[in-house]
Amino acid sequence: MARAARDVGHVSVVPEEGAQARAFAAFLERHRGESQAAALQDYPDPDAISSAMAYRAMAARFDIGVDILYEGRISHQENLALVHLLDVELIRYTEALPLDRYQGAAFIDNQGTTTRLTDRLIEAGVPVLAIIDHHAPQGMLTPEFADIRPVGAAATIVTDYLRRGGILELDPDREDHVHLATALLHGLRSETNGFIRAGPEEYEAGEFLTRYADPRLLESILRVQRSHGTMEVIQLALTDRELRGGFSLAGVGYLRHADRDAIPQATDFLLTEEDVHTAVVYGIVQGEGQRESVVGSLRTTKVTLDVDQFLKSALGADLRGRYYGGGRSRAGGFEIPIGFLEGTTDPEQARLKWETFDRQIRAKLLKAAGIETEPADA
Ligand SMILES: [Mn+2]
Repeated sequence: MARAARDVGHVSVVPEEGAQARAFAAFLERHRGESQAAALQDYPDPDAISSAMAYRAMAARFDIGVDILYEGRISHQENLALVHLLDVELIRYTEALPLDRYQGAAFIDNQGTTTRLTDRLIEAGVPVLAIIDHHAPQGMLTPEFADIRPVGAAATIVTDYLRRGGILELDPDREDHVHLATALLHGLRSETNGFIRAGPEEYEAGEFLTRYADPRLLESILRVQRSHGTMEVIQLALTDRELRGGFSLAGVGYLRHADRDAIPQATDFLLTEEDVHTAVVYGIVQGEGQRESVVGSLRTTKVTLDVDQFLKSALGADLRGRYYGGGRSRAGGFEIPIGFLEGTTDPEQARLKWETFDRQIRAKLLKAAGIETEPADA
């Protein structure tokens, strides 16, 4: 059942075993000696971070220097633990970073639609060389090398390269290889909700990685606690949730930028309630300066709900045709810029602003879900 759901919207063609891994090796060979940027989504998760680590390690075999870039923030405690415990070098983009130093960019665990780096890299004249991703095809970029597979994680794909590409043989006695395998295992684990949403490809990748990964290290990454801010957002979501026909909806109001990752965590939590098949949590996140946007997260256990389609049709697109939301088979997210209305200091005005967005989003989501927002007899 899980496999059928993951194939929604794709025509899956199973290529010859190892063909993509060999194509990846040939791609790296063509770019020997280059300096490249690996672009991650704005809020990198363990799948993205670990897959980029694998990309960098394999590219190094061809003397390709890779900087892992992201814009936004690493806010989830588990992600911070991953980065600190494994000494992962990630570069947070600032205007001071000259992007034209890169001869190419690879988009990992994304297809350019969830990172602000896409426009910046294109403006700097950096060619889009590769996409390695497991989300539904977005069709925005046309790279030289694309490997977009309907599997459970990007880590699954790069582990396939490690196993079958003949690029890099992992050595259990090398600390950096142990770190890489541990990170990838963590990526697989977190992306598939502890292997519950994993398919045969993830188990196969996991089986390979456990030969090199350090279970104690993995344990310390996972044994992190939630911040007070996160606990408060979960509490708000729990108190204010609206239960309608299997949907659990909660608007949590204003959040600090640092607590942004509390939204998906609260969503995961709401999904654990009995009779709930789909949970949505959203709030207005206040970013650097005056920037504000409504950030939302959706989780579902409903096999027949196409999350990507649902969020795209419920919330629509901006003037440039970019959808406010999207996702994969069981999870999705959305981000709606507040624009002209951002940066209110008057509390009454801020309250009205939140109420307006809250009502509009709630109405659109319920309508798309086919749930009446007015009493049926009205
Ligand atoms: Mn992913």
